[in-house]
Amino acid sequence: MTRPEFLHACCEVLGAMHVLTAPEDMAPYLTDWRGRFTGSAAAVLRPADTLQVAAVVALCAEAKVPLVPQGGNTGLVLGSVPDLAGNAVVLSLKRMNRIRAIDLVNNTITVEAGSILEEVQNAASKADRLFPLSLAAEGSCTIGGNLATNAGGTAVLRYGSMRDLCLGLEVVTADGKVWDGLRGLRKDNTGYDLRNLFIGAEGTLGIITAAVLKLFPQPKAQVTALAGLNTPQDALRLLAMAQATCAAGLTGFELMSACSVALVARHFPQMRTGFQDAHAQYVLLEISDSESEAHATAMLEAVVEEAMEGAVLCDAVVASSIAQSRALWSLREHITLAQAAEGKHVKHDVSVPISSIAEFIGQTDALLQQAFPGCRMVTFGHLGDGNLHYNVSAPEAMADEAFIQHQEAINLIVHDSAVRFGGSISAEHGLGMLKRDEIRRYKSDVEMELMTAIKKALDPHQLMNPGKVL
Ligand code: FAD
Ligand code: 2HG
Ligand code: ZN
Repeated sequence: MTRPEFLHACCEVLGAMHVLTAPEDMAPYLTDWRGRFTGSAAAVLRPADTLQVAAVVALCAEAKVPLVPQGGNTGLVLGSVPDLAGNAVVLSLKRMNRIRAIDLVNNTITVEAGSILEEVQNAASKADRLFPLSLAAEGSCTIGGNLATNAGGTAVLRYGSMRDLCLGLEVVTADGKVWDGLRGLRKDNTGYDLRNLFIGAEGTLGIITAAVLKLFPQPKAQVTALAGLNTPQDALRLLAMAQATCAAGLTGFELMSACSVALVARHFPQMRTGFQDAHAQYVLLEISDSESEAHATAMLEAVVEEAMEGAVLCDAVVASSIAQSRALWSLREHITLAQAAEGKHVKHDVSVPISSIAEFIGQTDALLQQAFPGCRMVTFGHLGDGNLHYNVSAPEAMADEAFIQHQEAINLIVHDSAVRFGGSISAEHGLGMLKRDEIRRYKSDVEMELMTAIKKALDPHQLMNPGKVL
């Protein structure tokens, strides 16, 4: 099949208006969220339902056209954009945004892959349920992208990551067949776990078209506090105290370095901690409670008091209104935007055992300062999960363009250090194109062979998001 014949066949399936080929129409789908890479594509295809996805994937298989699935294009590892070859198509799932069903007894919601995360949260909330995945890109990322990257976010501590929140999937396989695995079962031991193969595969094994997700009871109250501390060790002590007092009620525990908070204040001056003095570290804590706001506040105040008495904290504020709580979360959620506004920087998304976090930060900060004196440590993230966004910005006196020329050397220092502590070089963002080559340094030959065998079995012609992950 020639390219014009292929595109003509796509138009027959989708309607010509959903086969974009003009450069200005394709442009928003070709550049990644950080503006670090612009790929090239033969077309952008916008199917409306699962059967249309299956039909165009079958056409791709026949014409040997590579295919890049895309949701909200908010991924941070160059997974959702095509390479420079120009022969791939981008398959945008965004028109597939229906909520198919809510089962209040089974506590599940069935949604299409292009549904925006925030809309799914809202649909759950309207039904007096909670869908707990929460991240700063929730207004534009999609459930398909969340599943394909096994997204984490700020509530993993209590509810787990996307893998833990998904009970069933509908997937279009590389040869264009539909696998209907939309089972809302909490127990199902009938052979290999296909669902978990597709979750976290970053679109390299098949196209996720719909999912059955878990819902939870809405908490009666959520209370937030911000604490100022001296060291990451103190943050770990605070975590232990909060877990001992609040147990499963602790739903968020986020670390922010002074540098992260200062960047937000510089680019979003209305967002401030409210503390008189600056502190070296900050922790944002959230408690969700099934009793009452008074009960939640009392628990959080007890944690703060104990930590103050033990000299674990320098200062703390417990939010006294929903608006104040939102403002504290907003500060945390604006770090990514503030660091992007500041200039180009080097991102890391590492995890280490929670017990090693303080030592990891101490040792790695020292190694980086030795190699790049004055580089700014925009370290923040999901401390309660052992997951740090250990991002590095250029020293004030250095141009960011010059600094990012050292990206490889910086990555090597940070990733070697994480792995020395038994950690991972990608906790929640995935590998995409960005970390595809680097992962070979850290995975054993056996792991790489098993991953390659799975890829060959499910995508023998290497058409599903080629060049990503492997
Ligand atoms: P895209 O970016 O479109 O795609 C991501 C990957 O999934 C690509 O490899 C793509 O090919 C594949 N894919 C997309 N849809 C499908 C599908 N239907 N079937 C198969 N493959 C598919 N991530 C976190 O984990 N935690 C965070 O806290 C977090 N915070 C963020 C904050 C900001 C400001 C930004 C910009 C990003 C953040 N991210 C975070 C990263 C990103 O938002 C998440 O990874 C999100 O899950 C991606 O969803 P998306 O719909 O935008 O996917
Ligand atoms: C977050 O936790 C995201 O806010 C983005 O995972 C992290 O900007 C980053 O590096
Ligand atoms: Zn994160």
